[in-house]
Amino acid sequence: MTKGAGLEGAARVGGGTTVVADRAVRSLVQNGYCVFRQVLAEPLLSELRTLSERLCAAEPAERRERRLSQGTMLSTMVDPAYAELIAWAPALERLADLGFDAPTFTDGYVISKPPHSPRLFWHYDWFAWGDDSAYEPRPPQVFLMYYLTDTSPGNGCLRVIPGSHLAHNALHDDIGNPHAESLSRAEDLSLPAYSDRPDEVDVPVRAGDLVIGDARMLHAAHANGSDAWRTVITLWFQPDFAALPERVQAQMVRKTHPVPDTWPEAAAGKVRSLNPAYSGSAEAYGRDLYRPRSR
Ligand SMILES: O=C(O)CCC(=O)C(=O)O
Repeated sequence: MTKGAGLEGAARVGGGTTVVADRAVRSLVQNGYCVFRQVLAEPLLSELRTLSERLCAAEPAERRERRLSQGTMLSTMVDPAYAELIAWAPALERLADLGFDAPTFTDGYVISKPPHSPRLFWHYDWFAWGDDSAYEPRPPQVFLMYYLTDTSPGNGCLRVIPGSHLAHNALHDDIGNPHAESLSRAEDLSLPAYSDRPDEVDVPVRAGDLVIGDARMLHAAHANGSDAWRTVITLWFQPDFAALPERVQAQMVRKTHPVPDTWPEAAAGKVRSLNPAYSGSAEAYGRDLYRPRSR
């Protein structure tokens, strides 16, 4: 199958080589996300769960308070063990099947929602809304989310608003700064950022499934009503870095988490080989460009 086959209006975006990949491309472009089953295998899944739970449990309580809505949040640069997941070949193969064979990686987060913690607020993770490319079908940036335990609405599974990566949604007019500190602190759960939406969809998964989502899509998570921590690792990839406008390329390079010098060369090399590079002089977009009401 040729690139972009059958994707009218989404010309040259992906183009899977299998029925599964084809369906996934269609879902990523039309809905803003797709799910691949059982991509992260044992023993890596259990190793990362044990490591992540240990690191998150060691976080000081006051940092947790600051992020009550998200949960404990650490950069994946906190331990070289995450390099294996960042460069996980089965995931890179899924991206290649979608038509993205030269993706770059900028940053990743270990996010663990404590037992009995509130909802994660509605937000998007894209900030170059002043650039016309933000309104094109090709995803400029995607998350690769690996939940390390099975998820359901009862323990904080992902919620998404299909199509909100491209189409204006009523929520865009209500959330303003989608990463405001007061939202992180879950100060006022009656705000629209925590609301039930008529067009939302739950994305429950099994541990080891891979959710790929467009950074522009509105997403959130249910409250964790269970007695156990619920951990996700979110990795940010640019599926076609070379096709991004230069100001966005500069923005992506600027936000890249540097690999610590202390990492073993094997782990460091895996991540650095995926990091983007930009040598031009375009000014990087800031992180303050929210989606305008009008578009
Ligand atoms: O905690 C979750 O389930 C989702 C995390 C998230 O929205 C993000 O990493 O952008």
